[in-house]
Amino acid sequence: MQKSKYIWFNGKFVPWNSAKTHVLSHGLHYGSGIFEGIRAYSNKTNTFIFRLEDHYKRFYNSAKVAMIKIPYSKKVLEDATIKLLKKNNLKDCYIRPLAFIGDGAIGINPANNKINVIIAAFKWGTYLGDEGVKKGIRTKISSFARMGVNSFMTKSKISGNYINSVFAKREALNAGYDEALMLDTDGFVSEGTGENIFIVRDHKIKTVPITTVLEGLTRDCVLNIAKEENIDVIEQRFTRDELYIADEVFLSGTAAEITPVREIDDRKIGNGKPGRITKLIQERYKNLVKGITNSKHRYLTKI
Ligand code: PPE
Repeated sequence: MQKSKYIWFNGKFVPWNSAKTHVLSHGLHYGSGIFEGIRAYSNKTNTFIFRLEDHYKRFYNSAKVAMIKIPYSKKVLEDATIKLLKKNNLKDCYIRPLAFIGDGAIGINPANNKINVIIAAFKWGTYLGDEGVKKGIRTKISSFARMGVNSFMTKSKISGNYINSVFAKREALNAGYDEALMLDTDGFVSEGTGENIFIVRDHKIKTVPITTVLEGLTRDCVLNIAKEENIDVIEQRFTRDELYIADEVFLSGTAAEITPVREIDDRKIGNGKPGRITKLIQERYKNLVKGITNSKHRYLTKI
């Protein structure tokens, strides 16, 4: 991650180092915040924010689920995001909007504490390593179960939810792997710590139904690309051993983009190299987000 000049903070552009909050902020103590992760991409001539509206739609849905009332309209935040990239002179970057409950009342009930909103944008390279994107990553099934749907709500990016991912990620890294794959409380494959998961078997793609996982926008792009390429997609629960015997496995996410998985629990996936369908989806996704396929695509907001 590389610092940029300004952060949008409650309606103002403030210098990066001045974007501070009180230590008694409710969000800091109890995880009562919601966030988004968006990327912008450039080609030789233009810079585009990818699925800006869809990300903010999910931002407001997360807020609704979390009962956080955002004191700005969607339009204000979208415009602020565009301005922020311009002010920071950013092209390819990651954008992190966050709304969190501020200080005031202490204790679990947030009472009428102020809702703070920030938007940060900064350069951020590949999420799982340049090498990982090219050659695939090594993963481990986490000893931590993915949070149950009636404990944490999986349709929303609530800050506090992510402690589950933090535990799993650190466990995997400490054991020498690149990423953790998580099973749900019934023991079925769920998602990565910050990615949706796909397998390829006999030229068909299989992915976890969205019922219990985050409604990933990259996941949605993968499904659309597969349709255009006439590749069958099955949305169905599957088990960890089906991961082991898959021909290909890959992860999708705004940060992770399309990352091939070459090993799971010390078992090589396929021939241990990114497979044909993974590489095809990866290439098509890259061309879509960079505006190479179609610079007028409805998912692209030109800045
Ligand atoms: N599942 C989870 C749990 C998740 O956090 C993400 C995004 C996804 C799936 C994929 O969703 P989408 O980005 O809409 O395709 N994870 C974000 C946060 C990563 C982080 O480390 O922070 C992201 O990719 O921006």
